[in-house]
Formats: sequence, C-alpha cells, structure tokens
Amino acid sequence: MEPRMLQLLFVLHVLALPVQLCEIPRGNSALIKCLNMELLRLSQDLSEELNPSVYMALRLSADHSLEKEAQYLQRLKNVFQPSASSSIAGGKQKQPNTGRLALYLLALRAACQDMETLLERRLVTRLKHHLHKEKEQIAFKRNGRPITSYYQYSLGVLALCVHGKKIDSHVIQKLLNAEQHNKFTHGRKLSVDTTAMAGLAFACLKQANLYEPKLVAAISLAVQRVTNRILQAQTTRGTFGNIFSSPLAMQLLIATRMSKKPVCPKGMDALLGSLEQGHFQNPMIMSQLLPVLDGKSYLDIATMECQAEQDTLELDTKCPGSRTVILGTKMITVQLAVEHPPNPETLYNHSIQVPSGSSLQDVLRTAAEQSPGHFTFETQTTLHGPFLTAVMGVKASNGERRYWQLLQAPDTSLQKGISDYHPQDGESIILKFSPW
Ligand code: B12
Ligand SMILES: *[C@@H]1O[C@H](CO)[C@@H](O)[C@H](O)[C@H]1NC(C)=O
Repeated sequence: MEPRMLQLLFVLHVLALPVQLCEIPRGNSALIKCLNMELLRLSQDLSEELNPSVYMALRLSADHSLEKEAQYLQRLKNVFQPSASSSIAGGKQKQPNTGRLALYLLALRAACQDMETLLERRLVTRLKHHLHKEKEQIAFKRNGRPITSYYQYSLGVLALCVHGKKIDSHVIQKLLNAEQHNKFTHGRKLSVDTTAMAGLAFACLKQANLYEPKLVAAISLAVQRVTNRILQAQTTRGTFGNIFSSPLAMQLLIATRMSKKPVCPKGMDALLGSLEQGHFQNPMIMSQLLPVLDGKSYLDIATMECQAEQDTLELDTKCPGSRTVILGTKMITVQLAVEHPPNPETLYNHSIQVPSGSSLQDVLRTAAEQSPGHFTFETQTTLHGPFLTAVMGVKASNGERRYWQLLQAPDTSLQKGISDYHPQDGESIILKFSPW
C-alpha cells in the first residue's frame, strides 16, 4: 500500500475511534430492542397521550415497523393539524404551545414530510410567531423570562433549525444571553435537561451555515460552555444530573462528538443499568432515551432520508412484560401533608391507607374521598403524564412560576410525578407550593 494511503487509513481510524469508545457494550441489543418494542406498543395504545416525541424515537431507531409508524403519524396529524373537514367534526382544538408545536415539527421532519405545502408552511410561520412572542416576554423587563420556559424556547429554535429555516438573530441572541447569565435553572439549581436542550439548539445553529461570523462565534462558544456544564454535572454514578436528565445530556454529548471522553461509557453504563432495572417507565423519558442507545440525537433528524427503511422490528421479540404494578391486598400507610409557605401551619396533615403498590395519585384520590371538601386536588394531562396543578384550591398560575412540588419528608424532591411514584409503607409525602 502507498504510504499516503496508509496515512489516510490512520486518520480515518483515529476519526472513528471516539465513536468506538462510547459504543453500547455488547449483549445489550435485546434490552434496547425491548425498549423500542415498548415504545411501539405505547404508540398503538389508544388510551395513551399522543406524543410526537415517541414518534421521533421510533423514527430515529435503526429498526422499524413502518406501517405502525405511519398510522401513528396519521393520528398525530389529526390532532396537531386538524384539516377543515375534521375540525367540523371534532370542534375547535386547543392551540399547541411552543414546545408541543416544536415537537410536532420535529416529528414531521423525522417523517421526511414535504414542508412546502401551504398547511406545513403555516405551521413553520406559527412556530416563528410563538418564538417571537416568547422573545418579547423576555425583553419585557429586566430579568424577564419566556412565556413557557427556556426548555420549550430551545425546542422551538431546534425545530426550526432542523428544518433548515433561518431564525431571527434576536431570538438566538436571547438564548445566548440566557446561557451567559446562567438562566437554565429551576430554583437555584442548574436544570440539566434545559441546559442539554439549549445545547442541542446551539449545536444545530452552529452547523447551519446561515449566520454571520460574529454570531456563529458566539454560538460556538455557547456550545462549548454548555457542554462543559453538562460534563461538570456528572455524578460518581455516571449520570448527568439525575438519571432522567441523562438521556438528553447524552444526546448533547453525541451531537457535539464529545462521546470520545471517558465520561461517555460511564453515562451509558448508568443508563443501561437503570433500563435493566425497569426505571424507565415514562413514555416521554423513554422516547428521549432510545435515540441515545442507538448513538443518535435529535440533531440527526435534520439529515434523515427515510429511504431504504425496512420492517425489522420483530413483534415476537421476547421481552419482559411491561411492569405494571399490581395492587396488593395488604394495606400501607402514607403520611400526606400540604404546605403553603410563608404560611407556617401545614394546611393538611393526615395519614392515608391505600393498598400496597398504589401510586401517589391513588393516595391523593383516597385523601380526597376521606375529607370531601377539605382535601381537593386537580391535575392536567401533559406529555409527561398527569401534572398536579392545584391543591386545596391553590392553583399554580402560569406567570407566577410556582408549582406544587412533590417532596419526601423532610425535603427530598421526588424524581417522579404523581402517577409514576409509588410510596412505601410508612413514607411521608409533602406537597409544597414552591417557586421555580
Ligand atoms: C420545565 C420542567 C418543569 C417545570 C414546568 C413548568 C413550566 N411552565 O414549564 C416545573 C419546574 C414546574 C417542573 C415540575 C416538576 N417536574 Co419537571 N421538568 C421540566 C422539563 C425541564 C421540561 C418539560 C417540558 O417543557 N417539556 C416539553 C413540553 C412540550 O411538553 P409538555 O408535556 O407540554 O410539558 C409540560 C409537562 O412536562 C409539565 N411537567 C414538567 N415536569 C413534569 C413532571 C411530571 C412528572 C409531569 C407529569 C409533568 C411535568 O410541565 C410542562 C409545561 O407545562 C422536564 C425535562 C424533560 N427531560 O422532559 C422536567 C421533568 C419532566 N420534570 C421532572 C419532575 C420529577 C418534576 C416534578 C415531579 C418535581 C417534584 N419533585 O415536584 C415536578 C412536577 C410536580 C407536579 N406538580 O406534578 C422529571 C420527570 C422524571 C420522570 N421520572 O419522569 C423531569 C424529566 C426532570 C428530571 N430530569 O428530573 N418541571
Ligand atoms: C404531620 O403529623 C405527624 C404526626 O402527627 C408529624 O410527625 C409530622 O411532623 C407532621 N408533618 C408536618 C409536615 O407537619
């Protein structure tokens, strides 16, 4: 072989090396296939909330069940883009917010949908309009915040970018400012999820080739800073932030080709370990995780071609049945308290008996049955599951940036929502009206 050829081979080898280092340890392909199968099953379950993120995960996967994916896309379209005819039948739909619209646009790109038709162009315009309004809200006063959150703002930027659309430089600038002033936080703590999503948006903008050199330089710097922040958030266990923010954090490392660092296999091990133990039951989180296990990120949607795909997802793959918790005959006791600072008294504090295996939502329902008119609560369906919006008449209003935080006494914030969390016997739960 010619020396130059050898040189080239060497260079290629070195280039390939980083990816190799963060390969999925062998023997996990069945585990990953089962996650894929479970998401496919959820997409067919009509009682589940329609979720564009689930569709994106199915599309980014190496294995497919094309007919089922097409069916799911159609159902998404019916809800997110009701055509003239179906809106007569179904009445007026609630307009999706910035984040949902962004996820839907990402899903359309993952379907290689033609975006030049009137209907699709209108969607892009609508998202641009949403981002414009979010931007105005940030500029409205010193320390202004977006209408929704920087997470959804980033999703919006990412979606337009993945479609190759040029984004208003002021909209980008606001996200850059937020990064520089450490605004990707909840309370005083860094939100790894938000930081990762902003990082994905920056990484896409950096590659877009649509902006002035000065802006590109600022974006590149932001990619670096955000990535470093994620790397610093790695715990000794290998997770970035908690286990549920790790999928998005890993997506960022994959997108920025930081997967060569030793942090990557450690993060991957943590994810696979938790997957094996059945910790990923929430469809939204599962949909953020699956691409990672295929070495993909949401950025890869930008280059999807949707050709030569084949049905390779075998429906008879042997997987552990979905781990639905069966209610026991034994009763357990859970202490439930409600706090509304600065009010020093607890508004409510009772011990509640429920069958073992009950969710926190079941505990709340039982409490409401036991003290009708006293303990009340309301929830709202989201892509993540039921979100607790009001307790004893106190509603978390949107602009106020307050929410009902779920705590294990005295002050451990729960990492799961009311329908996913299953308290143990003797556990003490506090619902606390908190700022974020
Ligand atoms: C922003 C955010 C919040 C904000 C939402 C307010 C707002 N106006 O945006 C605040 C700070 C209030 C919040 C609260 C909580 N959150 Co939160 N949140 C997020 C984040 C970063 C983005 C969500 C989003 O905008 N999605 C995109 C839009 C398009 O989808 P959506 O369905 O319309 O979004 C709404 C819901 O996601 C809802 N929401 C936010 N968090 C949660 C959590 C649960 C369990 C549910 C059911 C709904 C929900 O608020 C969004 C805006 O309305 C995600 C990160 C992620 N990886 O997904 C974490 C995340 C979903 N949250 C999480 C958790 C644990 C919580 C809490 C349960 C924490 C606690 N101990 O109290 C509470 C919810 C309590 C309740 N009242 O039910 C976890 C869920 C993990 C899991 N196992 O599923 C995540 C993944 C963060 C993490 N890594 O730990 N959250
Ligand atoms: C609720 O009551 C229990 C026992 O009556 C007590 O131990 C606990 O501290 C109280 N919790 C709160 C938050 O006040």
